[in-house]
Amino acid sequence: MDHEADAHRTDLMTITRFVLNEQSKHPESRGDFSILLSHIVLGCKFVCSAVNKAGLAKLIGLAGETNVQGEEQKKLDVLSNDVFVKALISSGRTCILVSEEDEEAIFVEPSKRGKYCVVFDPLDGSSNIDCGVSIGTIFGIYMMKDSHEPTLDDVLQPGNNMLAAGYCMYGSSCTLVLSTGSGVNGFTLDPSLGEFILTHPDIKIPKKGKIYSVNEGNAKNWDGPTAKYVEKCKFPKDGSSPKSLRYIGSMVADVHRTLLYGGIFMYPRDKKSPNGKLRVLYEVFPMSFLMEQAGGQSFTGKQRALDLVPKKIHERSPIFLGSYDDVEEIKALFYAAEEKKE
Ligand code: AFP
Repeated sequence: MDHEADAHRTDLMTITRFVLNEQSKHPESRGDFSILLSHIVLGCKFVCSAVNKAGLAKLIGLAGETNVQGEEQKKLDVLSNDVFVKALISSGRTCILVSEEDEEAIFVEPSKRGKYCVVFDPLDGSSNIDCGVSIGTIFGIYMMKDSHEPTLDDVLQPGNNMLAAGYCMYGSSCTLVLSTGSGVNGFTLDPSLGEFILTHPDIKIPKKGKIYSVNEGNAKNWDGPTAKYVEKCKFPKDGSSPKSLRYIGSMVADVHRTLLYGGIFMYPRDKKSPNGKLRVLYEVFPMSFLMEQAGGQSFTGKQRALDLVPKKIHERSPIFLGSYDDVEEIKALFYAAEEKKE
């Protein structure tokens, strides 16, 4: 009998245990961050269960409202937003919340206030709900700048100031990927235990990948460097094999694949959307934070994504993220185009 393997199977590293272990490395910590994370985890479990039951419960369908971006809201979006807002406020550890679904930032009432700001997209990829494709929640956590009255400046900080970021993917399994600033770890929900178990410790993205991921339907409106890069992926001139194209259209799923298999995910600007589509605070920043923590890079077409300083809570930015070498290649094309202009 393989006792060592048995011990391994019975010694489960739950996300709670993992976060408490991390906390114990900071003796000054009062556990506020762990409490906040446990409320985020609860929100993810709830949404996972709702997503799994959606078809049966007839939760799928339009709720008859439109969100800030003028998109039709699905019932699951509304539900997920409610769940996260309530879970975050009841943690007693938050002061400002920015959600993709709410036009204005939510300032938590003083009696329930804590020192953290949370930016999140409660259910990203909602146009994929009806066909059962993976969707997810994305979140980032900031600390208030000083312990003064909270203002929007507390959330309009560069992504580099984030303390933690993560996503939860509701797919063939429910996977939560988290970074608290020292590497990236992935946890899979064991439905029988109702616990997220560490299944992907210390995720490192391959240095170079074989996949590119972009909505090629927008190609006619792309700028020069993006078009050149995709051309290189398809018709490499250095004797290497062409890259494969994979595009789900659900950022969490596309980024998750990129993180595990390597390659590049892009949502560039184009003539119709000069700032691209994806939102800085709760899509670009958390995913860029995770990519860098896993050894990859993230670039806007002009600069390192995490150095952006957003001026508005729902601001958008073009994004190119993934394996270090692949992003390096597209950076070179953008810099060369910039030099040509000067
Ligand atoms: P939806 O929430 O409307 O499905 O948008 C998803 C998303 O914000 C992101 O998850 C995808 O990466 C991106 O949009 C896909 O956009 P395109 O449909 O324009 O390719």
